[in-house]
Amino acid sequence: MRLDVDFTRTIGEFDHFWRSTGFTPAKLLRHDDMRQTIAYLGAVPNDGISHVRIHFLLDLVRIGGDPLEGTPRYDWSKLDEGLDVLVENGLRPFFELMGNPSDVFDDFTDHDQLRAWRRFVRDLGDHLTSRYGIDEVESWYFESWNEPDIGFGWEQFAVDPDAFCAYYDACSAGLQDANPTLTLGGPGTARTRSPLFERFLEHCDTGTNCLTGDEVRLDFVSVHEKGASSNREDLTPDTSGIVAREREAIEYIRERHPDLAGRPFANNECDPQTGWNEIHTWRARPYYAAIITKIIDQHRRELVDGTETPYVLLSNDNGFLGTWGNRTHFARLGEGEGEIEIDPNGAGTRPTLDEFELVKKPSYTVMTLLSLLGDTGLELRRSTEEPATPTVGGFATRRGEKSVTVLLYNVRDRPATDGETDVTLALENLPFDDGIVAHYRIDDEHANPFAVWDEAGGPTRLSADLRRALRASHGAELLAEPTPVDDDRVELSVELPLPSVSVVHVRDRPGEPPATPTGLRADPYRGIAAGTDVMFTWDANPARAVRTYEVFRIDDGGRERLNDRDLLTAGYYHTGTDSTGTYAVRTVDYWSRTSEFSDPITLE
Ligand code: 8U8
Repeated sequence: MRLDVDFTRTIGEFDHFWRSTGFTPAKLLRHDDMRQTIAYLGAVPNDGISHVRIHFLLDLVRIGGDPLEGTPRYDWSKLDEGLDVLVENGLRPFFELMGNPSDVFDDFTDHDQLRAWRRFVRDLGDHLTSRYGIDEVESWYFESWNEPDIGFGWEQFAVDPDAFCAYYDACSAGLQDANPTLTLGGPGTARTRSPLFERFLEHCDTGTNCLTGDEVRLDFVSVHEKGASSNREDLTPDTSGIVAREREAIEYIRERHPDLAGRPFANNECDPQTGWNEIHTWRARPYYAAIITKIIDQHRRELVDGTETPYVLLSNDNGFLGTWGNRTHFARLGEGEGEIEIDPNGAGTRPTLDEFELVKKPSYTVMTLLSLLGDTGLELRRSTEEPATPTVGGFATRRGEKSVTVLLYNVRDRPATDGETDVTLALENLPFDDGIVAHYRIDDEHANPFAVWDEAGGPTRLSADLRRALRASHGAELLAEPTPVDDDRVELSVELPLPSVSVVHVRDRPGEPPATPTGLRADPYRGIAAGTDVMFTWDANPARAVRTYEVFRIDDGGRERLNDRDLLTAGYYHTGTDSTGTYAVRTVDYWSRTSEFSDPITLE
């Protein structure tokens, strides 16, 4: 199979609309394993993950005084603590107005309660803007309750869609009172065109806000569509069904509520399969990364490029804590792993662990590789003579005159597949003659730590050797040493296993050596090796000519690079026999040029 990319044949803006994840419940933000997870999510370079959608954030607020009489007294401290974890790591909440502070509320048809909720949301908005600044909070999304149509955590909404509309009005009025520039949408429904979804849109189109009498505002429409239901043995996701059902919702709006047709649209739980806490081993493997890219590609072709409805966000809901087979970015290995608690809201929670190690699954690594893509789409043309290979797809992009990046995937809507397709990838009319080709790969042999763990017999207790081997196999991996390009065209022969993801990143040599990392931070953790672990994070953007970051420990005798493996993410987890000392980070580009060292950090 032959694929051609011509640098001059652009097809418009290429928006990275997938840069999001989510998890539940919010109270996990106070635990070490979730905090480390968030640090890793923020460490994806180039803002490769920008938003994190979290249920039950408002359960972190305490209300005293008499809120129903208009005299509430707030304790925001736990909410602040949780949101700080995100903001410190450069992430923004996708803020569901969801939860029941101090169990004050029980009926959203009651006007006193609706007035109290409006006031609460106003006070929340005021608090957030004073703590984080209006520019920051304007970059967040606010959303109504999660999956109200199935009564997720609030049964009343499932039986009485009007109660949900009234609740939405109170959210909208309160947020408006705080600051009219904040973004609010919904309804984040679980089921395609559920009665609540239809009632809500009618309310937004033709109703009035029950508290203000104004028109109902709606800044975006959100739905949840997934590829397969839960309680299935294994996955046969209907990936094209996801897009088809979203389109059904979009067309419903266009036909029945044309005034709302231009509203931005999001599928903010777009997972291959429902049931985050069920175990499916494919979620540990390259297959998961490949199916994520395929679903993104289907959205790009069918719902993003050239359509009137702005498609603003596709979020995998895979920010949870769990093990290899859970719907997560990391396998959290450690002592005490075991039972799954299911809380009454249907939101599964795994117990947090004090001693753990997070291993990067391909589902995390693919977010890093996706972040290398450009901001302008290019045609990716298949030569017409040969029959199509239906499992192969991808997208071609460029960024300014500096880079061409092509992502190719090979995957079917079934995890149990193998095979290989040979692709000839030809890149034409490159506007530079001193470039380099870096080819990253996720497949059975690359960026696949599960294979290492499985080969070792799948132990619960990790030996020091196995931990080293897992760290040596996780994260972005080059397929081969980068090769120079000194012509305006390059042709690559790519053997693309089924399943796999390849990212071919062709970069012009920058005039300058790479930028020095700033904002180095060190957070100690009680890791498996007892008391000596440190998570280093730094600010890395942009990172599109970066071969690796290097984390050094520096002492009088010299310096030692700590990360054996090259590192594209701005976070590194270190275990040593003694973590005291002075550390600094620098950047190395594809031409082996190094930045200055960052400001050092000393651990006592
Ligand atoms: C029973 C059920 C049916 C359905 O269509 O969607 C559901 C979604 C159902 C039960 C829970 C449910 O929760 C969402 O999906 C979860 C999941 O594991 O896929 C989680 O990702 C979400 O937190 C939750 O909003």
